[in-house]
Amino acid sequence: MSDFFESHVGVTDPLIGDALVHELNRQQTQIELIASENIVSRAVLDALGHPMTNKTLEGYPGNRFHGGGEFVDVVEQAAIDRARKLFGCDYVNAQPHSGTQANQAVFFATIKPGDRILSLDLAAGGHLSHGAAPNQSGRWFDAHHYGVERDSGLINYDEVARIADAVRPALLITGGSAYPRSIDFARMRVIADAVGALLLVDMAHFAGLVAAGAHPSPLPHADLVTCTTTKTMRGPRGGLILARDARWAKQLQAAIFPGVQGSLHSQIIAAKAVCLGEALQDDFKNYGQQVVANARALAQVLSDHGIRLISGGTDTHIVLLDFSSRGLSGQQVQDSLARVNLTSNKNPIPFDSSKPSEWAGLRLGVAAATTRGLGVAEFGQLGEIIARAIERCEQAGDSGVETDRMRVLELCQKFPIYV
Ligand code: DSN
Repeated sequence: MSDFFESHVGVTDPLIGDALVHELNRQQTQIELIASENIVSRAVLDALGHPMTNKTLEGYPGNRFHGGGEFVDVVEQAAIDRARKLFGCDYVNAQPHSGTQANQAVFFATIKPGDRILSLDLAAGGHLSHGAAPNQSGRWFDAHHYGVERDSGLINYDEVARIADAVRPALLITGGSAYPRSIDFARMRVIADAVGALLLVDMAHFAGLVAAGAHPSPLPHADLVTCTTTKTMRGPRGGLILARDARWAKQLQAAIFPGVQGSLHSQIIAAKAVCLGEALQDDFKNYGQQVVANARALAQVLSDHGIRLISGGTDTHIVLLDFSSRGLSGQQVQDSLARVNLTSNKNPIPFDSSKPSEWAGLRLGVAAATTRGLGVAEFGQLGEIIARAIERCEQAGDSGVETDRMRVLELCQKFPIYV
């Protein structure tokens, strides 16, 4: 045990140590285009790797079940205060271990098993935890869904109102993982009110854009808002529950602990506080604006190459490509992008009922590469490289792979991370 407190993982456990080294190298030499990912600051990593991880606590700041919580109280209170200021809301719970657990806690606090919920369909860009059949939420609640229009790829609010009137949900949910456009939260509020439903907005993907003022905020309209601190928030893995007022505070506090979680992840809450502090800086506003500008630039180049974009473009960090008319699967294009060191994910497109291996979509997100420093010019270059990778899929050829891979590596060297 003599080196227990000193030796690093590379020495004590080479299998894991090597995997960590290779993962860092992978991130440094590939451009990350998965929309749910980002690249955290060294300060966030400091918090994540801190011995605060040793601390077990249940309860909330100033009211814990275990002793020794005075410094975790400081970081949790800071996370709460910073999120309140950032999003302009009264209620914050900083403990959810993930966005899904934030949603579970909202359900636990506000509705009962068997109640009706109405949310954006998974294939139309919704999220598993919003009542998808294989998820607990789909088993425990009577889940109904609205979709998007086949031609425009947009939510038709008249149709949502019609379905809500027929279903009479207890909870109307909007937001998700692959809807590239901003959502009309005011209209959703009207629809929820007309049927006596609560309105939950899951802003997991675009929370950072809201924080930066680059996207409308759901806070003035929703009863409850959930998000993750990853993705556009550029922080650690974890979730937040927010509400503009404290109406549901008592139920939400109890829903997280002891409702759906036990002890909190102290070091992650410290990292959330750091990321929320970063998001309050002016630099983060520039970052959010740049994300939206970069996504639009990427969408434009791909569209100019005749690639169909769901909804025709983007208001967020997400660009969703549709290959259904080209006879390609998202998996084929994902693999083709991987050959030039671009990381992406296959995705269903609206009305896609195929197996994941046959999904006709690919989701791209610009948040991580924007953090590296890539701007509109570089996203123009990436758009050309992506268009060529798609053409290679259609021609089943290799021409230009190595040249494009070198171009991506040059971008990685020009915009390095963790050096
Ligand atoms: N929902 C998954 C995604 O968007 O990739 C994880 O956050």
